[in-house]
Amino acid sequence: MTLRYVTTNPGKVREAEEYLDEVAALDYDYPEVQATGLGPIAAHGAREAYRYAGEPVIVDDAGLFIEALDGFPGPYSSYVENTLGVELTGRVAREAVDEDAVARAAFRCVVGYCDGDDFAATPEPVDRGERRGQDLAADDRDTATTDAQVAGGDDLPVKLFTGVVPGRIVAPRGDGGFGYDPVFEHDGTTFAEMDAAEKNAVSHRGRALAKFAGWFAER
Ligand code: ITT
Repeated sequence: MTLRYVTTNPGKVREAEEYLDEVAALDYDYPEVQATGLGPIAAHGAREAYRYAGEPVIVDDAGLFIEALDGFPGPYSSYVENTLGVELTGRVAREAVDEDAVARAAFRCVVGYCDGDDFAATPEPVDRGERRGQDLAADDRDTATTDAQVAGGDDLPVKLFTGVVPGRIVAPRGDGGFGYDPVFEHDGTTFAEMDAAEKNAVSHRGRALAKFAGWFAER
């Protein structure tokens, strides 16, 4: 059975192909819930994508979290890219810190996997939909949801894998990658100056996908 990477973003699929031999893109714009954490968005998206595809799926929800802006744009990164734009968002971030200070930021990514079956909660969280209506702000952290917390949920189980990469916001450089890559520098190089393999080796998505690939290979 093929694994489908459900996304409207071809840049994500290019990166995923580095990790997963048997992944095929499925271009479907699944309905996204509005939440302040990436975990619930990825979990909801994975269920929607699985119901649509009818075979095993992964989705990922990613965002840029700028420290001086209190984590903005975070889960709203897509909206902000389409409205403010990458360059202006970068400029706002750099102006929010003192002249000599570094505009620190992090990219975060949560990969959600759903195949209709159940799985154990550890080492990474499982979302069974039981958190709807609760405060969803802080539940996309790396900490595993405990079995006690997930018991009683009645929705399709989704396995979540988180990846984070620290960096700084700089004036745009490079023309590779996509989205905010030109303004995100990690160890002196922007993501847009890296090729897909170099970006994957350190990126939020690469880290989340590496965890997923290890777990999936055992499954
Ligand atoms: P799908 O939801 O269809 O997968 P999307 O591009 O809307 O595609 P996200 O909601 O996860 O995906 O992305 C949120 C925003 O963050 C969006 O503006 C992306 O361009 C940006 N983004 C995500 N991953 C990125 C990365 O690795 N490098 C740069 N920008 C990224």
